[in-house]
Amino acid sequence: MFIDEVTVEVYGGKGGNGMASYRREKYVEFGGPWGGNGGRGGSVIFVGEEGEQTLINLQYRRHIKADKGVSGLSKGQHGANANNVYVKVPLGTIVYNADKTIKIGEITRHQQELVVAKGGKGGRGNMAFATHRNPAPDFAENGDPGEYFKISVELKVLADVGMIGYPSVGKSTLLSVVSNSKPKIAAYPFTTLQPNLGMVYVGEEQFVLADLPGLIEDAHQGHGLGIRFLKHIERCRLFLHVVDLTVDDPYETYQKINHELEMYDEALLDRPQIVVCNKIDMPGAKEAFEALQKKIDKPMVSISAIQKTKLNELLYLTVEQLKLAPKMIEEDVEEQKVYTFVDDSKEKAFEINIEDGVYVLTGSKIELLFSRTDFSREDGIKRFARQLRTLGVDQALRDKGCKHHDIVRILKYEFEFIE
Ligand SMILES: Nc1nc2c(ncn2[C@@H]2O[C@H](COP(=O)(O)OP(=O)(O)OP(=O)(O)O)[C@@H](O)[C@H]2O)c(=O)[nH]1
Ligand SMILES: [Mg+2]
Repeated sequence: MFIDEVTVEVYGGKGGNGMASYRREKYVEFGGPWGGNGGRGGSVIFVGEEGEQTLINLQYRRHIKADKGVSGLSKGQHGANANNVYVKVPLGTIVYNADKTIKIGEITRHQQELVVAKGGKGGRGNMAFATHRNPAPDFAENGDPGEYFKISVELKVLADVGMIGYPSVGKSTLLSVVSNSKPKIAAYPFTTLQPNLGMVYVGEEQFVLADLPGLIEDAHQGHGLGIRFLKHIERCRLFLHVVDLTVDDPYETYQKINHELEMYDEALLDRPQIVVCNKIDMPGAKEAFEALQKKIDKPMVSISAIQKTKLNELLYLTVEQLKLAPKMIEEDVEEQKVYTFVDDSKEKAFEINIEDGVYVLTGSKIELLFSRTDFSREDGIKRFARQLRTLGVDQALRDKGCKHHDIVRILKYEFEFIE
């Protein structure tokens, strides 16, 4: 099955909690703090894999979760970091947010990595908080939550060269004789139901050739298999426009395919094409080719895919034209960008809204500090209170009219405001 669009949920692992513990030695009644840090939560990472051709892996794994980091231990030992979860995806995989308004990243190279959900940082143990003024802090930090996203993943086949043309013109046959790919070939139309990729070696050069399902008239409106696959040719730098010389009017089929490209996306018409006139072994094909040459002003070759005639000429021409063709993907993909979802409500450190008399505090910064806090310990709570004050939360609450004993909510938890 060929899957090129799927929605998945990805969960980075939570960071391990820090430990609050003390050294106890024979002659030291109450030693210093000795709690270690928690380990980092695992991340979910997509990895480009040349051999993958579809997103089928993701289709069956709608929820991808990385493990939690291990909590910090006594004796100053750090908890172990969790393993990352690596998911192999084909080259040409694009990751968007759920409603596809933001592109998060794209995999274009073998072994390229894209972090789709980062694991949370481990919390610090009480050893890390010891200061001169507070040599024995009685609290530790909780690990940060891992990132969670619902993402849309789309595959747009990444081939240098894409074959276009009517059904049964011989596209799959051509792919099978110039590459190691073994697509299905048959004498009936719509034999090819999904893109097939093959690596083609020409002297020192190589390129990826994509065989796509045949197009027919009105493909852009959903006729035949067209529309579902037209997007896969968007990123080919060069088209081999395969024409069957044995049909009644090869020129008309040539024009119709170009018209379909234009209707789908005008820019596709500017993409360089080599017109590959196939089935030259058949009677009358030579004459048809000569007639076509008079009408088409593009690089052309006549071949027989079945008899392997003039394939070398075609391949060398393809390599030559590829060198002239513009690059599709910006060069700067080399440096991996780290994207985070931009959510305006989370830009500020915090925000206060009043709901049914409750002061509701939101904001990524404040929620993070909250989740780091170990509320089972007095010192942990005190520290959180200090952090809020430093952020200006207390004053902001007062400004909003919050008074002694009023209720303040962060996430699911409620507190009393004490002056
Ligand atoms: N005589 C002759 N027949 C050919 C040649 N190339 C392909 N064919 C035949 O044409 C028919 C269709 O070939 P395919 O390669 O499946 O055509 P396609 O363009 O991939 O077709 P779709 O997948 O339906 O779009 C098969 O019966 C092939 O054997 C050729 O050079 N000469
Ligand atoms: Mg085919």
